[in-house]
Amino acid sequence: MSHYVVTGGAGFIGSALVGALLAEGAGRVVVIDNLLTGKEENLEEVRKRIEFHRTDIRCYDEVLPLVRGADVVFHLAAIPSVPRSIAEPELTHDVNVNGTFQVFRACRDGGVRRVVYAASSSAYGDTDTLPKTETMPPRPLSPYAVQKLVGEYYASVFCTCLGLETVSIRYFNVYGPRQDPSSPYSGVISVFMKALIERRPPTIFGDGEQSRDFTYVEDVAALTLKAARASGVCGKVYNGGNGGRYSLNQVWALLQRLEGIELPARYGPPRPGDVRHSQADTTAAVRDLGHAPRFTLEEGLRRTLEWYKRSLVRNRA
Ligand code: UD2
Repeated sequence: MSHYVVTGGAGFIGSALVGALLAEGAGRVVVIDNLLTGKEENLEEVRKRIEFHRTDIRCYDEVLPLVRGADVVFHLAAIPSVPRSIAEPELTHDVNVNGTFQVFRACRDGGVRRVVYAASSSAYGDTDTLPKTETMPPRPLSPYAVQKLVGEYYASVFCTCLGLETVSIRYFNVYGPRQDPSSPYSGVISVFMKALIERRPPTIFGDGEQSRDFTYVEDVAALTLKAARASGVCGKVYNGGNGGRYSLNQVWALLQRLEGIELPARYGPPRPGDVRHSQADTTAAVRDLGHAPRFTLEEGLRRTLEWYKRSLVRNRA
């Protein structure tokens, strides 16, 4: 029987990954989440088919028995936010760096076959050219970017020196159903969705010409599963993006068109630590992992908008 563990499995991307694992017939799926940013309701539909443990990844002694003997551990648990890492550098360092170290250590000691680590495109910072390829030197611009990069470095040396098979996927800007729009640190698409539905103008930080490789959550989950199976990837890092690039102004314009309304955005000061442009070169992920993103931005936004509308009706009922 296949045995998988998803750290951060009650989060937005983690719960999509749990769904994808179950959809392809996974045997035992263990979720580790301390519910700091994750929510049990994200697992509502699959609750009876998984094991849920409210556990903090920093607690080696608690993590070890949960990962022991697993085929694959997907390490997604993190505090994933550039501005939060600036507001709370100590907490985010502790979770993102120390927590990641404890997970890798427990996986090594527990005889886990492979770890897939959720890295971040923020590692690149501002590069001279686009798209961003894995061979470019990292230039992290925020504590968050440093923290996720340290996790990659640890993944790599656990592979080369400590006998643990790992592979890192640099997630680009992931969006889709279940992304929580309610925190000041929420991802921009979730914030745009809420504003659109409530007919309020969103605030864009800066001139809105900064761009991102927005990637639909199902595509990221599918790639993450492929990374668990690919051969010859030990210790390597791959871009997990869609390959496109849209400015925030373009995304807000597209959303207004999809909804058939006109609602000009407000503009505020640029956010410290922000990367200007982001776009993945997906060549290596396509070649080595079989990455094949299926969703255009428009299709992904349509699906996401439908989900937010449905969940809003559900929450009002
Ligand atoms: C970074 C990483 C991404 C992932 C993510 C986790 C980059 C390029 N991307 O995403 O890979 O690890 O962190 O959180 O580093 N914004 C607004 N208004 C809002 C909210 C955001 O204008 O209400 C802007 C924000 O200033 C930024 C863009 O939208 O320019 C995207 O922000 P985000 O927080 O959704 O994600 P980002 O790019 O920090």
